[in-house]
Amino acid sequence: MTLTIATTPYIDQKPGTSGLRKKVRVFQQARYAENFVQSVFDVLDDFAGQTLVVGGDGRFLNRDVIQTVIRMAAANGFGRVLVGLGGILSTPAASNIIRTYAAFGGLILSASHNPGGPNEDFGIKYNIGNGGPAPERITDAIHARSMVIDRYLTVDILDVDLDRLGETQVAGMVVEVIDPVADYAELMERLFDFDAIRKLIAGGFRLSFDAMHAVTGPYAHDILERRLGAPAGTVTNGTPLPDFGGHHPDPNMVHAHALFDRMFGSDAPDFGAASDGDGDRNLILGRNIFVTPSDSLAALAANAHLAPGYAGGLKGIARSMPTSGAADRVAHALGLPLHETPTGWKFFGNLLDAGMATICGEESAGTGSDHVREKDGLWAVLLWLNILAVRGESVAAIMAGHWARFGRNYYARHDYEGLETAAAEQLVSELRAALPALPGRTTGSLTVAGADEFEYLDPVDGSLSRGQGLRLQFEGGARIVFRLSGTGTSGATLRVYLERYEGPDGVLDAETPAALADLIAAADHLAGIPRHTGRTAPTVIT
Ligand code: VG1
Ligand code: CO
Repeated sequence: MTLTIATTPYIDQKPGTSGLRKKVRVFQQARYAENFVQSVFDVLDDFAGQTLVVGGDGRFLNRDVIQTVIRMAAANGFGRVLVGLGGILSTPAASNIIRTYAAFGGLILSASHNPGGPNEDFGIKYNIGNGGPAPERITDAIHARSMVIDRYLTVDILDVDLDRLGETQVAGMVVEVIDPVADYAELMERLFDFDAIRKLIAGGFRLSFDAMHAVTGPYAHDILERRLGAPAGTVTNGTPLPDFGGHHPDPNMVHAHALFDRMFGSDAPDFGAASDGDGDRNLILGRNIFVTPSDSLAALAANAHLAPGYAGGLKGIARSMPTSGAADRVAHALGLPLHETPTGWKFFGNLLDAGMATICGEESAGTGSDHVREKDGLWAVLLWLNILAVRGESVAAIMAGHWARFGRNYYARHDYEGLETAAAEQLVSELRAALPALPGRTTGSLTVAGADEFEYLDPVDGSLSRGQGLRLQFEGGARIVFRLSGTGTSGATLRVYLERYEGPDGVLDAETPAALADLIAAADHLAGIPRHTGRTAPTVIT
């Protein structure tokens, strides 16, 4: 029954920040997806008879690759595959399914916030039994295996009907098509005070959620409109489409501009939110206010105890290195440990498993907790709603109070997209070489106090991750971080993270671009951004 198909390696299957992401046409090459999936299975031990979870964000190729994975899982000896109805599983829901059903692991098919469609992006990510992204030890092994692979295993069967709930037998393995929303929604009901949120909404509080034609549509319809009683129309763009309606499902000022317009327009609702392609990011807005993801992390950590799931307090807070230090101030005030990890959710898994952190976040609109092992867009929305319901204040008032207590970390990320890879790498290597000489150097009003390249020693498993971003620290506490994106599919993207702290007695209501103007000039100057890239302005500011 099992077929052994000869193959030859593709040399470009190294997983990035979050799995393997490529153009759809790259995945459409003969045996490309098969090679990667088999490379994953080849580096895993002892999964015979075990359960594999499969699902994705509904983008172009999702259904095809799910069928491929089902055949290969059967041939490789899995006992059961759980797949979301219609092939749909948001990334946090997949993490929850893996944990709830004690699966061996899961394959999540997504390129997250990258656009979808025949000419756009696709991706595959392996998650381990704790529900979280595979750590580097495993992704490195997958890559090594992909470089020498010479065969994959499959079975010759018809496609499984993904649009009907229930079990079918596939070559000795059980495939169960499950409701993608129910388990996740029940988890949210255990964590948050749905009665309080329901009352808030019934009392006239207005909210708007933009699902961006991506995976959170069905989740948001069920949770916000059905379970919490928000009026129909609260969720916009709520049907997942293979090409996300031609948009980038990236919840930021550029790609979620319709929501920004609504929240800054006349008659704005009280609360606005959006999520990304695979449902793990969140964008939070109040009436006339955008809450930066770093600030949102800090505010959620400071107020989490108001939600039932976190009433006992937090064990610790973790943030990725380029995320602002706003959460550090909260951790300090609450007497909690603060962990600083490299970019990418895979680095939070060990801390969460070890009970060293409860809430984690990244500046890239990712926030989550120990309820799953992925960042979770709707979770952040619901925690905000729970806090708003308990405090009875507006988003703007909560943030003003937060800054008055902890001070404010003015923050922005400037992305330079579509750079020539060689030019971007040259910029980074020149800056790296210049780091030792930078301390003491003055540019404009700023003096460099320290300069280094971030590396992370995992306190749980002792693994060391090098080369995780170049950091310039300035006297007075301002900071610039430079790193290259590990999720793009063409050219290179330079990310420049800018941050300046203003204490509780300082200016707390400045406009961010003005507050960061000196730092922006320093970044251009110290890294030679125009010289290396030919660009005088970023492509996207978040
Ligand atoms: C980006 C973000 C990072 C995030 C990653 C995956 O990575 O910066 O914080 O974890 O995307 O998020 P990079 O390497 O491009 O900077 V998602 O929602 O795309 O799975
Ligand atoms: Co995502």
